[in-house]
Amino acid sequence: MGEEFTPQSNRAILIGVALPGMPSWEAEDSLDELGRLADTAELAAVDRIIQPRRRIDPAQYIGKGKAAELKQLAIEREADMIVFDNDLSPAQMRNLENIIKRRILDRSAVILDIFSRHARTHTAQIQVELAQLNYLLPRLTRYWTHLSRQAGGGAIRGMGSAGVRGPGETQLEIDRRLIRRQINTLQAKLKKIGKQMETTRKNRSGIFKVALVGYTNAGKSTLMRALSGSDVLVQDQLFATLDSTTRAVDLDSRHKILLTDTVGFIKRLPHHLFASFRATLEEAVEADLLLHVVDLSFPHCESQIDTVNKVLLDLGLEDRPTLTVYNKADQVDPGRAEQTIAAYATHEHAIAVSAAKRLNLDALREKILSYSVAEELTLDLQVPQAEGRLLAHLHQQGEILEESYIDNEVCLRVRLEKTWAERWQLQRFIAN
Ligand SMILES: Nc1nc2c(ncn2[C@@H]2O[C@H](COP(=O)(O)OP(=O)(O)OP(=O)(O)O)[C@@H](O)[C@H]2O)c(=O)[nH]1
Ligand SMILES: [Mg+2]
Repeated sequence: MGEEFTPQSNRAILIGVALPGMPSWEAEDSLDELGRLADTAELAAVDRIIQPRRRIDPAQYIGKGKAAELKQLAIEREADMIVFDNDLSPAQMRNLENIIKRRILDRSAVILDIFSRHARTHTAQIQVELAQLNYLLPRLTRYWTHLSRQAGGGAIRGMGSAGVRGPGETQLEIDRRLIRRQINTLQAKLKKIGKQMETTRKNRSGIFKVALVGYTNAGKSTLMRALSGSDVLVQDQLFATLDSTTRAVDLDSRHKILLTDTVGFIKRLPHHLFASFRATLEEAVEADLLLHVVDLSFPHCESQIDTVNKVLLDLGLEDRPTLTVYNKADQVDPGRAEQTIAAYATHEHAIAVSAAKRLNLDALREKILSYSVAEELTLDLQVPQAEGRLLAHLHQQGEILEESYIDNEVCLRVRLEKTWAERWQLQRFIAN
């Protein structure tokens, strides 16, 4: 295709398209966020454009004229990449590449790249690679270099490298077949991992489970650290956390919960990532209570809340008991964190805290406790004395309200967690 182009640097121009009905702050916020994503992916944004359009051009998303202007701008700004804030179809990407002669990336590609950089564990790596390959498959063109020469997971970074003289059609077919085969292998692996995770979760039944969910960078891991004392990774970066981490946390001397930190959400989360990370997100699906962590210092945090709620809806979690934790109260109005916290004190299902400054965390623990206590039952039981282990557990985990003995049986009135009662199948011992 004529002009050859080999990317030299990571200089990128960011472009967002504003469609009618979209408030201007929304397009700005979204492009700011793309800037942060680009930064995390180690791209240097040298320019940014918001292009108002009445509708999307099916051929190349933006108009042909605008694409030609972009080409000129890329030359002037010495940019090697154009990053679209919107998701492009494989055909739009190819058409833009042909006009602009630069590597074209979209939001999904950047997010996939960040995920592949941040994936530390085996499971996360498999999940990311699967998402990448699914994204890649319809986008393979003969501009692609031979896949077998590409190191598996990092394939996306080579995406759409316009002008890199690739192999012919036959090679392309081989590449496609290789990718399909790899997708099948990864899917099988993930299925196995999913089963193992399920078993681990089953073994944990009987303890009140709480999951931290929320927009990326809201402070979930910081809160996990503050509540559990574990040293999970905290970073001022998007998608610092990709794996679920679960820790036991004592709310008080009698109440233990399992707290899970997991991957954050973002606007327009790539569909393939969402599908691949299903196994990781199952941790949230199993929770008795969700802590929806919100960055209160972000000016349009309501729109992030909406995004998270949509993902929760996709996961079928819209009816799950949820406590909204407005975090970063220290940053909203510096020096007046206490006032911010007080403003939320009367909310039934919300609370304001600062995870980093450890403000109002006792109240948060109490609030979590109130949800877990609501899940408690008072039972009148008649347990044979021979059930020594069960009796010991009942004394440890439950609150014994009354206790007496008849023949070889212990009669107990005990208050304990519903899940725990189910685990030990206590209905067998209910006194009549
Ligand atoms: N000022 C202030 N900063 C906070 C607070 N909580 C977290 N942060 C900062 O916010 C940034 C993101 O925190 P994380 O805990 O990594 O956020 P996360 O929600 O786990 O993010 P991902 O794992 O990327 O989805 C870090 O720089 C934290 O130090 C807070 O209460 N106040
Ligand atoms: Mg995190």
